[in-house]
Amino acid sequence: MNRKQRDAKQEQLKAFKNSNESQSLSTDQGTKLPNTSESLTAGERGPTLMEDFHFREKMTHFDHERIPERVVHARGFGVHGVFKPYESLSSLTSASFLQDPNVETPVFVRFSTVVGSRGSADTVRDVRGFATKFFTEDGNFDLVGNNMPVFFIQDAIKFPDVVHAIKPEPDNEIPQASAAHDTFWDWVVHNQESAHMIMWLLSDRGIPRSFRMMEGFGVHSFRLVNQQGQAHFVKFHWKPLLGVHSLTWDEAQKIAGKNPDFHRQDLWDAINNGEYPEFELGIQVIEEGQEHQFDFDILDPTKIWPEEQVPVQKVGKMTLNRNQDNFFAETEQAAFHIGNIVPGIDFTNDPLLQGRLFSYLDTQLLRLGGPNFHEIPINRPITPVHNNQRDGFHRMTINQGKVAYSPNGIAHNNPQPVSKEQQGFEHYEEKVEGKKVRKRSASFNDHFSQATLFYNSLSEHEKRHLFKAFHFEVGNVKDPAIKQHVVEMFNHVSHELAKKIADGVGVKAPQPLNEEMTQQKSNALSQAQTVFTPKTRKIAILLAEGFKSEDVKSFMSMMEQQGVHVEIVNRNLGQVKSMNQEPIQVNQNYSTTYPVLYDGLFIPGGAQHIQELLKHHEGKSFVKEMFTHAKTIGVSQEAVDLLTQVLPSSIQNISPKSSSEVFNDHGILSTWSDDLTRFNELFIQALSQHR
Ligand code: HDE
Repeated sequence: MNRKQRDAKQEQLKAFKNSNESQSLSTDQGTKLPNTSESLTAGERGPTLMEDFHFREKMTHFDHERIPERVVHARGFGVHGVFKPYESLSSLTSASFLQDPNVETPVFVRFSTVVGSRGSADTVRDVRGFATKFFTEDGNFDLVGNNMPVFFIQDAIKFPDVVHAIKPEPDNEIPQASAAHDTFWDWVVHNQESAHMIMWLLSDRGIPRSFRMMEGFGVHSFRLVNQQGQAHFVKFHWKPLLGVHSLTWDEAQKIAGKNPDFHRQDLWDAINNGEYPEFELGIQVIEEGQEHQFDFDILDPTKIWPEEQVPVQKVGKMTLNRNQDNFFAETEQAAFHIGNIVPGIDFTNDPLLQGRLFSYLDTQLLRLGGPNFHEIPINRPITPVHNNQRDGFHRMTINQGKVAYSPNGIAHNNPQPVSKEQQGFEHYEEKVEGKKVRKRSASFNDHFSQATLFYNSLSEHEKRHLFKAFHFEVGNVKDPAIKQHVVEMFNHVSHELAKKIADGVGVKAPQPLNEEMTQQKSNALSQAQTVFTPKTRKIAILLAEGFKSEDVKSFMSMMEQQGVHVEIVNRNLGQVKSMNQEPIQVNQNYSTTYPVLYDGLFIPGGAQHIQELLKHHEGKSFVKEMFTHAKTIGVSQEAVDLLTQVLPSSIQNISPKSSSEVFNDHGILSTWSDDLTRFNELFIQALSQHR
């Protein structure tokens, strides 16, 4: 196989894999063992002996199993995949992985939340990390991004402050994985550059439906540099092929209790099912000479480059197609660093990016215990590593020869420095001059225009969710003065928004400001404009004894065709029988699952089964809960009666017994027809609308 066909990273990892299949038990030194369940004691009821080397080795290893969790992004989940460009980008960059549409580059992606500790829930309101390690032919390139395109601060020196403010408060370590507390909002009102990011965080983007259904952003302006040394400014985007979708807040909170692993489970299952998540790589490009032609500073990480002004070009696709073998070895030991860069890509003077270049290497030294973490299998580049760096804790490489310095004569000056023509990394020769100052450029001073642009771009329902998010987050702040300051701050974003916040959190409504606010919108900022598809959605079929099996069969076959997953939910696990005694395997009972874990619900006909469902509180509340979260609900035949009994009378458009049509009331589908063909089609349509 040539380089283009094989996955060099997977081959490299193979050498480190270890399976216990058909193997004998041994100590870490390879001594075979007959027993690992009894300590060596002096007499059967006597004390344990110091001599028990196996006990001591086993226990010592266990005592040292934990490493420090990441100071931010502690909770994450990694997957392997591949990236391919659509065509050569040689006019913009010499980066090897962006040259040839036939070359697949292996990647490892770690998705994460930011604030919570390693054991916190997946569905909290937070920024999501989206870090990609490309194992390229010129070394590792790490694109360490988030699911929001801007950041809280403009200068990295403030990062410890914002993180201290948002993390649990230090006296009692409350609240876990949440921004809804005094120190965070106190920080916000004293750092008004955060306004734009707060809008993203409190929008639906803060509670994604899945890691597979969120965008990724490199946030900073980077540079692409071509073989001739010409540079362009660039922003990187990841666009999910399944569209950008979110949970609702109530749902997210319930899921956090019912299945705190909701997002990692979803990703793990999708990959195991062969439903590989796909993301297109997008770039926005600005010519060097146009740097100052915008009404924002392109180096300011609290600003987007609106897609209407600078379109996103899709230049390649990443497919996530392989689950990790071992969470600790891969996800936990993965060490990302934006300084892992390859020829053809370079940095800019974005002050946030500049500071990150220090922090990531520094943090790994503590977390992974020394400077040799690049030798951990998941972090190794697929290209050879040769330099005179030596020794340190846990060194794996056995460097040969006497020479560990450069330049040298004894070893003919090996390893040899390489030129740019041989793809040696050379920094872009940007001209820099200025006085040494601690001062931010005045071009970074506009903190509100793009927050307003974001607000204007939201659909009505997205705005309603945003108001509620403010009511929750700021409502949990105890100090009334902070709440009042929040209202005043967001009055610079939108007077309407500020009034809504004031109403919800019980402080004085603000006066309208005499400020001109932008009326502009950007479609790309609203999730209402995203891709809609039923693929990989999850449906519950609620059953009791005596259901109509034809309905279930017809429904299930349509769902399978459309790539939708179904689970049979019944009061008890085991099997449940249809009216003609056909058994069907149950996947979940009311204790093992919960309505918010599904995107939709189907209940088939069958008089006995409906009577049975109506007898139990759990069945009825299952339906009500699905309704509360505006999920797609489909009922056929007698199940229509169940719906009219369980749901409020505000649902008007429900199929009468006299009709064989399919009725649709905002995604609630009902029919008395025997033939479910049309019903199934409409169910799929409604499901793909997300809610
Ligand atoms: Fe990070 N960030 N960050 N960050 N970040 C870390 O590095 C830091 C920022 C991001 O899955 C840490 O290995 C500073 C922006 C992701 O392992 C640490 C600043 C963006 C991850 C660190 C920022 C990110 C991290 C903690 C302000 C989006 C998880 C553990 C200048 C573009 C990577 C670690 C993974 C992790 C520092 C701001 C994304 C401490 C100083 C902006 C996805 O080094």
